[in-house]
Amino acid sequence: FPMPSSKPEHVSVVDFRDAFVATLQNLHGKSLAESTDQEKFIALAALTKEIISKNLIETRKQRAHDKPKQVYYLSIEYLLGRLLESNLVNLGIRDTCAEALSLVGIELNTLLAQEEDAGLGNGGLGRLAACYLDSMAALGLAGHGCGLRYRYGLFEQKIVGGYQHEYPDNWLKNRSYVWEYRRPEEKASVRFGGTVRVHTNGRTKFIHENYEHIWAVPYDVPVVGYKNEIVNTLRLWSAEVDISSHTCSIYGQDCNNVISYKHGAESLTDILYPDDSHYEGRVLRLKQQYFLVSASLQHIIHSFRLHHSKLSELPDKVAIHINDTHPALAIPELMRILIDDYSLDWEEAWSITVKTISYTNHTVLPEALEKWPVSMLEQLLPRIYMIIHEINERYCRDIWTKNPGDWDRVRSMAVIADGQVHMAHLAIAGSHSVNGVAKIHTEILKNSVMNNFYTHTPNKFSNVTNGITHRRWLLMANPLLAKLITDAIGPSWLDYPCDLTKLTPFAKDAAFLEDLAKVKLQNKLNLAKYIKHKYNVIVDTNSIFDSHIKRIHAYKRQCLNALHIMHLYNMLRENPNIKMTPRTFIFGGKAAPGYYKAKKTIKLITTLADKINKDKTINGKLKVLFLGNYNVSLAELIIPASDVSEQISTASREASGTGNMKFMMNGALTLGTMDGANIEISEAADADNIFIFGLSAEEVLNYYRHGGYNPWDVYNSDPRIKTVVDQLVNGFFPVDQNEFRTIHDALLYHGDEYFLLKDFSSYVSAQQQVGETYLSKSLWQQMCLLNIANSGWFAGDRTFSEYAAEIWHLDQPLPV
Ligand code: DL6
Repeated sequence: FPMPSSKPEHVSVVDFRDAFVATLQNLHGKSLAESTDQEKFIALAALTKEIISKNLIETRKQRAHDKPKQVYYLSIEYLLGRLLESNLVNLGIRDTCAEALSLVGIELNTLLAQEEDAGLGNGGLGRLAACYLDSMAALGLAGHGCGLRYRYGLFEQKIVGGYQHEYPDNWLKNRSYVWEYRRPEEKASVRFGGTVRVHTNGRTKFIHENYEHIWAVPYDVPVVGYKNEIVNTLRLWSAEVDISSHTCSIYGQDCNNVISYKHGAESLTDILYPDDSHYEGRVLRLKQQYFLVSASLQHIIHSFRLHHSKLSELPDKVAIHINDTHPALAIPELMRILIDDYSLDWEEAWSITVKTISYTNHTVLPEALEKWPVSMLEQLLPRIYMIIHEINERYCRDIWTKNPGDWDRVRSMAVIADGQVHMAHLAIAGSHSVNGVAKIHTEILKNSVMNNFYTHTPNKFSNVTNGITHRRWLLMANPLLAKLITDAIGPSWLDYPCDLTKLTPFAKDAAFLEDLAKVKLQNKLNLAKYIKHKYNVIVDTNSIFDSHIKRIHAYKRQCLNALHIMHLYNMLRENPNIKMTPRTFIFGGKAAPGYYKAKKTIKLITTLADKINKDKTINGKLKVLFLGNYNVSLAELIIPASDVSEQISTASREASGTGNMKFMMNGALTLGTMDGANIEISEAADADNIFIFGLSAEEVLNYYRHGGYNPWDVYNSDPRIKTVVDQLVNGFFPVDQNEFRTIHDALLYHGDEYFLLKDFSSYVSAQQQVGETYLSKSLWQQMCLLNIANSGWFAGDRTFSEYAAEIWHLDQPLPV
């Protein structure tokens, strides 16, 4: 059948249709009429992959010739979402494909909806990694992702009786992933346990014995560049055990042992740990981290050696970036390979390692900073532990030399202290670059959380503010807005997102602002349809769609939002005719299964939603929705439809946030604290175009330094606060009076660690201002427009150009 050319944008609609039908028949042995939507989706994905494969081969060939510096991005999480549409968009054939399918009576959207979200991540950090893969390919960088192929991604959330229930995310449905290439011939052996024999005969050798080994088998997922025919790869490692060499009788007891051993060992890559903000010292997690790192490092060195002979050239030809500390064992693993496998001495190996590795920090939450017990590391990874021990000795000596007598400083910076290995300390010691993900976050790292390290090596520290892919989050998720923009300013913003500023003059164009409002309304109608279909709730599309979608966490303050809704409801109950802009409050997000308070927060929101949505006396002025199983695809529906973006973390706690950028790009107005990237958003969009409230980071940190504040003062002095806090436990909700006791007590009896009550009053005022501003349609639209116009700086392409130039030192010129 006619094959699409490798220049996919040249494929004709008819050729595409024929190729699709032929692929469908070949794959499933069924005619078009006989096949299911799922089969049609698989056929379309296979056809798309065929085009991608040609570009992948070409890209590899070109790179083998040009030998550009290679970037390896190591991350334990990738929250990819669906790939079919973004692949079609990036290949430039989305419209051709939609037309071709319509010739045979198929709606492209129906097939797109068949794809399972690849949810191999928890939240911000994993989604960021996915955005960066997209940007690296779009910029034509030789950039590869390395991660784990979890058999079960982030759990599926179901809301039962208002509570979160978790179900396994069986995203592979026991089949393979449509986009992946399994590459068993490139498998790597990863060793656990055993002992290390030190052999000294002239040169000291470290011989690792009696270990268990597990195969890491790579599955490559292609990452398609935007209309540039470049295809990079995301390599996901899967644990496998080959039992063919184990002797056992096929019919005997031994065989059962071998098979159950195989299952046990392979479970290494079964699940993604579902907590993004709390460190848990589980041995399986440590095994996962080393498995990712060891397999990736072996692969990286092997690929390097195919084209280069001198290991001293590694830092010039390879950059290894670690996404938070989860892959920080890359540092001792690279040392191990250089010393044990290639016989380099310590000094040379260390110099190469530090120059090659760079590290991004994504959190200042103390409970999220990883520390592994020495005993666990020693037992599981004896040779790696020896190397960490030596790194610690040398690092501490260096600190001591620079600060003689300052034991406190040495102890606070040691890689090994109090029987634990401090992964952030290891990451800083062993890399040439440490960056935060928003200006204020980097300042907090430098001046507070990592101040000793900053003083020790100031040049290592820098800031690279996060970014998102405008291709997925605007072009793909919001086609109506993308078209409106392109019709107004041309398509250059697709390659140069900062060209969105060309929209600025349209802030004074009434007709354009009208069109912008129409686009938003259509997106709200789409979301309203989903809500009606899924939850049987009718929402008013003229109301303000106010969205709070992200992981459920105390510092992200979903409870503050809930308390404010309770306050609005109280006002309406008191006077149903009160002048109030109608509101639809939309929540979405998962709570870590073991995070009791976050799960109670979900119950609070769902209970509030039940009470308010049923109450006819408030004339439909308020609706509250908790949309279950929040994931990338749901975000793509909610964000374009939102008027208000809730970014209300306690100042200083949110490293950056990236949802805030996606909302901004889609013309939602930020209601937020001066935290993370909100600050840069307010600078870019101008403070007049966003709603800021609450304590500053400095104030919060100052309170923390002085033991907090007294919430009772606020409670006793503001009757609005007293009412809503009391309502948590006084029978206001038709549930057990103790249901929300934990939330209540955290506010009053445990010091209100996240300053909900302290910020309540200014949040209420900001919300009031939101309501009033919304009444002036033209002003609101103007503000939305100015947000969109200034959102280009938050595109991941800008972020990646910064990484490429400042951190990885790639010589390739990049578009900005
Ligand atoms: O940098 C990506 C993303 C930031 O936008 C969020 O502010 C930050 O919370 C998140 N960090 C993590 C890691 N652990 N925690 N917490 O997901 O990174």
